[in-house]
Amino acid sequence: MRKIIHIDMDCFYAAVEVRDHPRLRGLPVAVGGSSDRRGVLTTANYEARKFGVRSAMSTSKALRLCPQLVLMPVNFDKYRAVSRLIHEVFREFTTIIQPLSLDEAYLDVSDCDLFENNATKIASAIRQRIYAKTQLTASAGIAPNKFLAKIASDWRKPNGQFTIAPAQIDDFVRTLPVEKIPGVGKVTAAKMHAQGLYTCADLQLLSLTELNHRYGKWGEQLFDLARGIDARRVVVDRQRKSLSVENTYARDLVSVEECLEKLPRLFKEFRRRLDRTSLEHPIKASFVKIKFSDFTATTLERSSFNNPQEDVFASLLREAYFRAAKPVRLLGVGIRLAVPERRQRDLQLEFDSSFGFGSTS
Ligand code: TTP
Ligand code: MG
Repeated sequence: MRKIIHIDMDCFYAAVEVRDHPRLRGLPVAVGGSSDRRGVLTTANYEARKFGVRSAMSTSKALRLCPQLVLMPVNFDKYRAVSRLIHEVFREFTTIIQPLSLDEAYLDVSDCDLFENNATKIASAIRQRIYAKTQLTASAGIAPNKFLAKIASDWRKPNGQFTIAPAQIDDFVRTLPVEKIPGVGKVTAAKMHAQGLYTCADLQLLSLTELNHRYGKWGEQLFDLARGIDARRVVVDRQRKSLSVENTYARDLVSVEECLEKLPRLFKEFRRRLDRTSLEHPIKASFVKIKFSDFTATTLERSSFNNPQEDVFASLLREAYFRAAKPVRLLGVGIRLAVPERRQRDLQLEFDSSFGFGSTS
């Protein structure tokens, strides 16, 4: 049985801005682009969330909901610097760290010797160390796997933590809504609801064969997840190899024209994400991904070394569509990066560091 901690900073960008501008304390604050330039919010603090202000909302809508909202510009360099500090804290406890974003990571503390290997106490110490180093609060989820740890970190947010012990898993997942399962987005959730499936307990009533039939290969994972089982490892130092956005459509797209109509919106979102990500490696190729209504998928890529343009995706999309010409449930566009093979020396260093702090050897 492993011990996994999921750490997630509270309203991260907004919290950093409030910390650095004390006059904002207690006021509703959001971080994003201004409304006269059709900006969107990256996030908002909890005071602003009381008004219904949310991540990815247009700034103009947010100001309608909360006219006294204080809008701060984004400052990625600062958030990256804070991110480095919280990673220093993580490394005091384990070397097995998988970052998900600047403010979120999984830690495998199964072999951490501190606090008699009590993961709840380790999480609490991590949060205290983060606060001492950054004056920012984090929330944590502690569980035997990644799936449950991530859900648990939301349970006592902000500035709280929640532990799901092995003996509590059954009770915990039974009442868990299907939309909490990774891979179940709005569209899949709506379809499940239409079939009377609302919680993991409902999913548990379906046999593996039935889940396979309804959801293809993914059905097997779904069978496990509905029981709180998740064998995914915490993947250390995963280098970004691609960047993409995808969308599942409420109604299947039934022609290549319908697919192409969806492209501008997808491309815009992709550019938005590309603009706020610092790529560590050069671009190698552009690609499109299509998932058909029968859950088969195809991807098609083309070499390119520059920021890809919309027309490149359009021609890839056309070609990929006609490989099957079936109804389409999901479209994705993205780029692949030229990540160099790791050199021997790096591997050696990694091996050495695995005998560092927190190991039992
Ligand atoms: P989240 O951890 O999803 O959100 P959060 O930290 O602001 O709030 P919470 O307390 O609920 O964890 O995202 C981390 C940061 O990523 C967030 O502060 C801003 C950025 N972000 C965006 O830029 N766009 C988005 O759509 C989302 C969801 C987050
Ligand atoms: Mg967060």
